[in-house]
Formats: sequence, C-alpha cells, structure tokens
Amino acid sequence: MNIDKEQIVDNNKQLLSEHQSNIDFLSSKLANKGLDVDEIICRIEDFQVAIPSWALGAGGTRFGRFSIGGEPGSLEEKIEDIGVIHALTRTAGAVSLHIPWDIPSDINAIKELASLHSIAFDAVNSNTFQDQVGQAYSYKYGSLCNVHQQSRDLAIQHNLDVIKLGDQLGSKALTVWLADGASFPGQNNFRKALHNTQDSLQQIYSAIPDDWKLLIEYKPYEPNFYSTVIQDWGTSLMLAEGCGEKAHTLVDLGHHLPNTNIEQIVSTLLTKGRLGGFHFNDSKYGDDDLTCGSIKPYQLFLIFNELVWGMDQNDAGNPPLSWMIDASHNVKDPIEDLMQSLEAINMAYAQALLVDQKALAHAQADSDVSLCQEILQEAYRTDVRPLLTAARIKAGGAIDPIGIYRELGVRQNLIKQRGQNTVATGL
Ligand code: RM4
Ligand code: MN
Ligand code: MN
Repeated sequence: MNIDKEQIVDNNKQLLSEHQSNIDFLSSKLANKGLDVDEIICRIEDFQVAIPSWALGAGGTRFGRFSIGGEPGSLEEKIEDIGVIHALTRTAGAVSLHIPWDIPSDINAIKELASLHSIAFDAVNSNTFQDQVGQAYSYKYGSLCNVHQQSRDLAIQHNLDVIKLGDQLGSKALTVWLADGASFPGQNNFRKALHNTQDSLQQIYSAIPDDWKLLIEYKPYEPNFYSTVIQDWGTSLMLAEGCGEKAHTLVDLGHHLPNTNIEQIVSTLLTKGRLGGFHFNDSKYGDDDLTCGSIKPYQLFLIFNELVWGMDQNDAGNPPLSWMIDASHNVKDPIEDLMQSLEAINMAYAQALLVDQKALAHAQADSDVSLCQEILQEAYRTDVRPLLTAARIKAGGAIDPIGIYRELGVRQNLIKQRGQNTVATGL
C-alpha cells in the first residue's frame, strides 16, 4: 500500500499548531543553553536505521506463532511495508536482507522497487544457523566451527554467495551471526572450534570487497545453552583483528547477559576503531527482541552518549556504523512496533546530542560526581519529541506516524489485499 504525500500533509495540518508551540518552547530553552537547534534537527533527519527483511511478519517463539494478518508474502511486499514505515517516519531508508529467507528473483526489479520508496540496501545477513532443504552437509553441530570440513566449506561458500548478491544490490557490508557452539560440556573442543571459526572467517574475509565491512556478531547463549563460539565482544574483536581492517564487531543489544555495561563495550570498540554496526532491540532477560526503549530507555541513552561522543572524536578512524533494528513481533503489529522502535532510537540519539560534553569533561576532571550525573540527566530528562517531529516534517514525514497509520486503516487494507493468514519468511 502506497501512502500519498497529500494524505500526510492533510493529517499533519490538524496537529501543526500544537507541534509549533511545543517546538517553540523547546527551541528557546535549548538556544538559551547555546545549542544549535537547526543543526540538531538536521542530524536527526540524516539518521537512518535499516529494517531487516524478516521483521515485517509475526515473530514466533518455540511455543508457537500467532499470525497478525496481512503479512508480506514476498520480498516485494516486505519492501512495500518498509516503504510505509519510511514514508511516515522518514527514518527507515534502508533494508537489510537475510539470505536465504529473502533472495530477490529479479535484482534489477527489486532495486527499482526499493528506490521508488527511497530505500537503500544495507548490510546483507548470511544464515548458517538452519539447514536448507536438501543441504548436503548439516549445520546441526556448527557451521564455520564444524569439525567436518564439508560443513565448513558449505557455510563459507554460502557467505561468498551472499557477498556476491549484496554487491549486485549495492550493499556495503556482510553481517555474520553464528549459532555455533555446544549445548553440553565436552561436546566441543573450545580451541579447535575457535580455530576453525577464525580460519573460515578469514576465507570469507578474503572475498570482502575493499569498500565493504565484515560485521561479526556475538551472543552468550542460544540456541546452544552451554557455550557459544563467539560468546562476547572480546572474542568478536579478536576474530575481527585476525581477519583484517575491514572486519568489525557488531553489537546487538539483546546479546548480553543481564546488566552488562553495553555503553562501556561501545566505548572500548570505538577506541579501537572496530565498532562496525548495531542491532537495536530491548530486553529484560536475554535475546528478547523487544521494542527498543520499552524496557531500558536510560541504557539506550547512555549508549548513544558514547556513540555520539566517540564518533565526534573518532581518533581511531572508526568507519560509519551500520544501524539496524533486530526485533521480533510476537503480539504487536510489526509496522507499528518498528515505528515505536525508530522513535525510541531517535529520542536516545537526540538526547545524546544535547549532552553538554564540555561541562561533563570539566566535571569529570574535578571529580564532581554529582554534577556529572546532573549533566547526563539534564539531557536525558528533556522531552526531545518536538525535535523528532520537526525533523520528520522537514523530510516530508508524519507528525503522528502511528496515528495516521491507524486512521488510514493500513493494516486492514493489507489484510484485504493479502489475506488474513499469509506467513512471512523469517523466524
Ligand atoms: C540472531 C541474531 C541475528 C539475527 C537472527 C535472526 O539472534 O541477532 O542478527 O539475524 O537472530
Ligand atoms: Mn542481531
Ligand atoms: Mn539476536
């Protein structure tokens, strides 16, 4: 379903005067603090987050899956759904494909469709955590780490195929997430598994084009429950360094044990120039894939505070990051959920842009701990939503994306077009 620009403009009219008074109030408050409001709005407008091709359908758990109706049945329909999100929010100008869930049948046609919606192709994701029908050698006991060379070779070849496909689409990064590990003590020889993984990654790395990044995810557990080969950022960094300068660590917010200090990991990786990308979601227990900012918004702000400061300094020459939402939608309409995540991400980013870094550096130098906290919380406690709205209006988006999505009955229309029981590829 295409959303007409006129429909957005019309809907915005009813909300414009309230927005105007909100932004006037905030702008004068920020200007008094010496902040350049227009520049902040431009930076928010420029910030684009990719939507993964598997996020437009209902997510499932091992206990079941409940359809939401009108789910996209093809890659084309997925791109149309991202088109809706981008038209309303103007912050989701990219798609991240998961291969083989979403292999385009006609590369040129899919590129055309994506550009019609102003959507670029961000990182491509390989999948060696599931066997495909008729696969000659299994990944049941691991892919890049497997004790059998045939399974490793298959997984390496799959990654090379994904790079080739991504290259044709204009992607500039390959994301590798491995389920490899062991569910029981003694199942794997740790050193051999790590050695095989490094060796396989090096072979994949040798096919990474010069202007690409290889992004290596880590995760402490699941689907294996005793050990994961790339269990943490340190292992990922070590493997990335073992590949070469185009290899980087990717931080997925859900891939940490409870209470891990993720903002410190971000800072350390930026110090090394090895932070390659981000998968946004939120969690209370593990890899819960919940809506961004729904559980720990302050953590998200602290992470963005490190990102903004780190990327502004960038003394280690860290490349621009790949941003993606990596969430699951078990009970909510995925389009609404993704728009909520985008809003939360942008809020944390905007709040981080407000942090008085000079004052913070002085307070740190004076060991004035209370003042340090005051400075951070002053930014965090600012209601930055008018800045986000201003950025959306400037880019042609909606003042109230979810409101207009409901008013236009987008989901009902999708159900009419696609049916109640369509199932999207993905988890
Ligand atoms: C994993 C990981 C990957 C994602 C898969 C579907 O836990 O987060 O990034 O591609 O899930
Ligand atoms: Mn991820
Ligand atoms: Mn995950």
